[in-house]
Amino acid sequence: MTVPMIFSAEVAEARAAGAPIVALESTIITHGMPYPQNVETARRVEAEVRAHGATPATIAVIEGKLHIGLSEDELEALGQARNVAKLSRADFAACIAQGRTGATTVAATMIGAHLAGIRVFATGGIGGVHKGAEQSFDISADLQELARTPVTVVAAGAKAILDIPKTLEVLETLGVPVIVNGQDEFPAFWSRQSGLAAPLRMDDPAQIAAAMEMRAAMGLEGGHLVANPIPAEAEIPRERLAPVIARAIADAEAHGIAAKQVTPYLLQRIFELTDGESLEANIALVLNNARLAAQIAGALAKPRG
Ligand code: PSU
Repeated sequence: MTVPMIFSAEVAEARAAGAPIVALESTIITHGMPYPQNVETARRVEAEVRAHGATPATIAVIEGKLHIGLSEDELEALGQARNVAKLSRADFAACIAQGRTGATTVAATMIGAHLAGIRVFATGGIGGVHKGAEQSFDISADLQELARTPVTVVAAGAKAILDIPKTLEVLETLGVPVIVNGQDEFPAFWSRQSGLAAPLRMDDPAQIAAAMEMRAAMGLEGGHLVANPIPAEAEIPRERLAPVIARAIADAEAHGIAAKQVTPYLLQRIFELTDGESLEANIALVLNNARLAAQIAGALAKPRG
C-alpha cells in the first residue's frame, strides 16, 4: 500500500528542482485562529515563505488524501470547515485510511513533511507539557515527534499556556536540540521572555542548517526545535499575560475541557480576554517564523564545501 499524496503544482516543481521548501501546518488554521483571520494568515504566511526564496507546502488531509501544498480553494474550504479532526501521530493514518478530512498538528505535519522529503517546517508554537500534567498526564505528542522525526520545527518557543520548565526538561530528556535564534533566553510564544535560559543559541540560519546536517551525518534520529522570539513590537509582555492565562486555565477547568480541546479552548479564551491582541501577536510571530524557516531551507539547499 502507498500513501495517497497530492502535491500542489508549485511544491511538485520545487521538489523536482531540489529548491527549498517549507512545510506549514493546518491545525493552526482549523483550531488555532478564528475565520477569516485564519485563512488570511495562512495566505500571508505562504507569501512570506515565497518572498524569502522558498516554496510553501501547507499540509492537511482532505477526503483521505495527504495534501502537500494546498490550492487557494482548498485553503479557504479548510478555513471555513467545522468539526475537522485535529490529527496527531495516533490518528493520522486512520483518517487517511477512512477517507476523512483532518488538520495536521505539529506532530502530524512533521510526519507528512518527512514523507514528502521536506526538512523544515514553520508554525506558531509547539505543544508541550500542560500545567498540572502531574495530575492530567497531558503532554503534547509534539514532543515525542521531535525526538523521532528528522524535521526542523521553527516556532516562537512553547505556548505560554504550558508549563515551560517541564516542557524544556522533557525535550532535554528526549534528546531534542532546542536552538534559540538571536537571544539567550527561551521565548514564550506571545512574549520574548520566559525566564529560562536558551539550551543552545544560533543567530545565523546557515549555522542552524549546519547543525541539522551534522546531526544527520551522525545518524542521530529526530528533529530540531528552533525557537524564534516574537518581534519586540508585537509581543505581549509576560507579566501582562500571566493573569490572563491563569484565568483562561481556570475557565477550562470549570468547563471540564480536556485532552485535544485544551489548547484550542485556551487560545480562543485568551483571544477574548485580550480583545484580540493575542491573535495579532500570534499572526506576527508565525510570519516571523515563516521567514526564518525559509532562510534555513535556503541554507540547506545550498551545497556546502
Ligand atoms: N501554533 C499556533 N497555534 C496553534 C498551534 C500551533 O500558533 O493552534 C497548534 C499546533 O498544531 C500544535 C497544537 O501541534 O497547537 C498543540 O496542540 P496540543 O497541545 O493538543 O498537542
